[in-house]
Amino acid sequence: MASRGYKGKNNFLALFGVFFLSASLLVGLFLVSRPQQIQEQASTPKTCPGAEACPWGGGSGYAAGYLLENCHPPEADNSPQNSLCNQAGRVEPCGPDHINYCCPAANGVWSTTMTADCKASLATPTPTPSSSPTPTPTGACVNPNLNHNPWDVDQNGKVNIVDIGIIIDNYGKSPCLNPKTDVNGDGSVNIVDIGLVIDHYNK
Ligand SMILES: [Ca+2]
Ligand SMILES: [Ca+2]
Repeated sequence: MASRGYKGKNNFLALFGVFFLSASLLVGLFLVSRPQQIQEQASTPKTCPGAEACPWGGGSGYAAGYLLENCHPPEADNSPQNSLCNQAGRVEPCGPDHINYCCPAANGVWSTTMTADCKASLATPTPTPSSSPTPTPTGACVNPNLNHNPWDVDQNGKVNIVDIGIIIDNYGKSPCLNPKTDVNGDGSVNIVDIGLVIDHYNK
């Protein structure tokens, strides 16, 4: 009886040992494989346009709303452009409509509500395109003498051949060269202006 009991105890211990070893192995495998799964999830490349999130819902160590994932435009590898809300006043566009998002504080949450800092960032002068044509100062082409005997082109108090000579010098040229020679102020220096001088000749 004693030996049978001893044997049974041995069998029980052996079974228990096998069970314990198997259980340990399973737990070990589970613990090893879990971080791998997490790593795989984290390293799965995000591709546009599906990966766009304005702002992102959170995960992988980032709080919800801390990240903008913009696919307009995406990075060169078609992954979204990531913008972190890591600086107060930072403004970044996101989404197909390029809506501006404001980072109200470092480690904050992106929002479409513009704080004073974000408004200041937006107000920073953007470089004007150098190709834009400089507007012609039309004011400089207006005859300044229109209300002061414009036929006296040189405004010396006498209407004579000298005034006609000045007009002839600028005949057909832009009135901007000498706006005073456009006697009637119609934008052209021509025979009409000379006629007006003749009308007031020596008067
Ligand atoms: Ca004159
Ligand atoms: Ca004229």
